[in-house]
Amino acid sequence: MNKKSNIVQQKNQPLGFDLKKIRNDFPILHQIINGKPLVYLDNAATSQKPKNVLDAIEKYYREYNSNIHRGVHTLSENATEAYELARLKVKNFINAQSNKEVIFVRGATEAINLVAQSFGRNSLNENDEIIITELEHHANIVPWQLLSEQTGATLKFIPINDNGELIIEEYKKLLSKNTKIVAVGHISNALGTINPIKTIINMAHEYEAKVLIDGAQATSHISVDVQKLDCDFYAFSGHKIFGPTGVGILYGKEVLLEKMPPYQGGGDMIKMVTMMETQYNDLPYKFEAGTPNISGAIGLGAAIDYVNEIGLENISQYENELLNYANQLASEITGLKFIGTAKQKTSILSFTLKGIHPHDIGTILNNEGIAIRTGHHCAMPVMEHFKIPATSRASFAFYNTHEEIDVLIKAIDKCKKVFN
Ligand code: 7TS
Repeated sequence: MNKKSNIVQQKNQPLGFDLKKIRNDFPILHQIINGKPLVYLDNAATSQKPKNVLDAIEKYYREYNSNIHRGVHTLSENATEAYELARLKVKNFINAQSNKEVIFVRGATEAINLVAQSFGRNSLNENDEIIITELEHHANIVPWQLLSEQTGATLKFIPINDNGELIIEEYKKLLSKNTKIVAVGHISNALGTINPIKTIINMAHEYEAKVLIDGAQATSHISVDVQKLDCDFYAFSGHKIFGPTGVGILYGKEVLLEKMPPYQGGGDMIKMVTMMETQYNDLPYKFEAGTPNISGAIGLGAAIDYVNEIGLENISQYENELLNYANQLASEITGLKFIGTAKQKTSILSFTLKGIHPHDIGTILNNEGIAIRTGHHCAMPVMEHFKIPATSRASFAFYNTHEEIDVLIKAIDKCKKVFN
């Protein structure tokens, strides 16, 4: 069978879900941008929101907007119940052992900073070492650099090979009894590499180091079971999993969270305050100072319902098929270089086009109604590895279609024509 007929066959494979119905659940997808139907391929930056998420947020503000954990009035009780139900949905979604292990934060960035400052700053000293990787988003680099400055601990990184895969033999060499924290992304936002985090976690635990997984790019594509992984911390953002911005999750093992001091002080994280001292609240409230993003949490709960309904197995399978299809078509474009060719990969097509700056590609694609991201993707060390300033990145979600990829490929071809 030749390549073309292979592609057609993929296009016609039955899906585990009704794509047309799903697309109808996302009102934003149905609009004209620059005279063309929107093709949204910037899902790694942020994902779009289904109607049930929009409805849940609106219902909260229309019907029971109220502060939580304090009022005895009905609206406050309803808001508290909905907020805590969202926590339970997250707990089940990642299979945490208890609700106490699920902390609402602003996003993956805040979750990582919380661990660096509350766990790291109080337990590391100048003899200790932190291991991150060359693949990380800046959100999983800078907090550790700050911690290293504050404590004197040494920051080391696992290098990648030219496919964009972590070199596990090098990781093995970095680990020692001085390693206290290993912080690794589950999936690379710049390249789509799925890291072997189970292996990484097991290896760190042999040295009793704690492991934080940055799951910002993972939870919308593959299922996560924090107990099976045995990670110590897991961070992700609501907006990348079809929920609202400004809300995210820090999962932490209860034994660790219990020992950690609060990250911020304020209302709701206390049991008792005198002018001299404060008794902190129990988990998870100890880490949720101030009025939280109530509508955000409720919206995130609705997003999780939505993802569960489709099923992450179905999502993964379909997205892998979309990526294969895009890869096959893109590989026929002369001058296109794939950046990131890991064996284990998902949902991201990062590339350069000979002689054309990624920003120009982004602009031409935008004229065709196509949204991609161009730049360093907040992963400058990855760009440095490949000795390039930037890539063009198309990132897929389950609501994208083969036809949209056809439009993308045609537009990339157009870029070549414009510039040659
Ligand atoms: N970690 C990874 C792996 C990410 O991809 C991102 C955001 C973050 C952390 C930070 O998430 P936040 O929600 O706290 O901002 N990544 C991207 C991106 O690839 N394009 O825009 C944001």
